[in-house]
Amino acid sequence: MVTFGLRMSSRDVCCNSPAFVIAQATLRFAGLLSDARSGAECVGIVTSSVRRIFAKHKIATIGRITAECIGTSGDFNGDGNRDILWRSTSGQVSLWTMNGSTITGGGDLTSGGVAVRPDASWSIAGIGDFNNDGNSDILWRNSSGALNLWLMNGTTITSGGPVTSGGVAVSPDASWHVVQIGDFNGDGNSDILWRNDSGVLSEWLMNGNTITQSVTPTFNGSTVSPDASWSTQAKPTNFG
Ligand SMILES: [Ca+2]
Ligand SMILES: [Ca+2]
Ligand SMILES: [Ca+2]
Repeated sequence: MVTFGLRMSSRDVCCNSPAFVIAQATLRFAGLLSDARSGAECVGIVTSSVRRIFAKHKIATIGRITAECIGTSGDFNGDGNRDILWRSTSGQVSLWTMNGSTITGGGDLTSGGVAVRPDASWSIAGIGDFNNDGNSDILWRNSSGALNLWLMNGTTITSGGPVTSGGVAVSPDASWHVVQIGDFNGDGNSDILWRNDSGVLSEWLMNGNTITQSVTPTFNGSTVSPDASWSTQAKPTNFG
């Protein structure tokens, strides 16, 4: 894991000097920030003129840079280093492949050589390696409930399509929330844990964009539904 010398304060604001600074055309890179309270991670950015860093979980704007801090990251090119995924308010989705504090490559995410820019109705619900090829993949969710999975190889979307069960696309309603991505059955493919507003849990065992099994977690044969006072302490990511 790449570690940077910045940490968000209890108010989700960090004003420390950047531990690592990489000059770019319009910005200097600061690093990953972690919120000790929520466990959320975020990307902080610093311009050449402004060294105060802030990072919230959604939109971060400094100078001319406006980007969504997606709050999740993965290893999209399978080199063992976590990479940084950006999304602009324009819809542009861009990746930095990292080696420590050095941006080694990246660019817009493309399909068939064409940059893909999902509109604002789509948000990233989770990141994990859903097909066990060593590259992190991106789970998108539409405000309509539709799900779409991008299998990735670096910045290339090698395959994209709806999440299906029995060949049929599934669209959980808004009462369902992705609360964790993880390989719960140890087959190498990341799986998805959902939680309903009612407290009910559902676990999707995945193989690429196919739900191979949808089950409710059980203990001693009985289903469990922690009440609202409980929240999972993992982010919807699986860094492997
Ligand atoms: Ca990487
Ligand atoms: Ca993958
Ligand atoms: Ca699995």
